[in-house]
Amino acid sequence: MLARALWLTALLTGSISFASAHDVQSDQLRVAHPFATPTPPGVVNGAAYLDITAYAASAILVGAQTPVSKSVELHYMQMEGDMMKMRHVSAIEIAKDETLTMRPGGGYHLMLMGLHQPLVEGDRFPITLEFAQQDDIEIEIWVQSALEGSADADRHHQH
Ligand SMILES: [Cu+2]
Repeated sequence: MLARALWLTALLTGSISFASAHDVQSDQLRVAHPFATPTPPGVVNGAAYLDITAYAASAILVGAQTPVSKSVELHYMQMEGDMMKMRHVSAIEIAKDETLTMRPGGGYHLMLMGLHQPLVEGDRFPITLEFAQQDDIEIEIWVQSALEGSADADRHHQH
């Protein structure tokens, strides 16, 4: 019984440090819990989501690059009447001390244009975020279902 409890503790502790390693911090920005949703075969574009906190000064995200797609666009999705519409934006500004939160279902996301192959749950790939006045940030994206990715990302911020 005790052995089992210890084993569980080790497992839990392991998963917590695993999760907290899943973000990148520069002297000005913190990028947390990036994930992308799996794409069905034949779908050419994918979407990735992450949270960016600007804690030293405001920041402007101007683009991104990844080896898994031809290009990456910054998109904003919202309801127009009863239609969900995606809009391409050239930049996203994050005010000082604010967090830009991207989640499936609406708002900002990174659109992976022209995937070289489908995104499969469990895969990981790098993405480089480009900012107007700060250094690029490279971070690893995890492919997770929308539900799981959102839940993990939200949990990630409860500290
Ligand atoms: Cu989009």
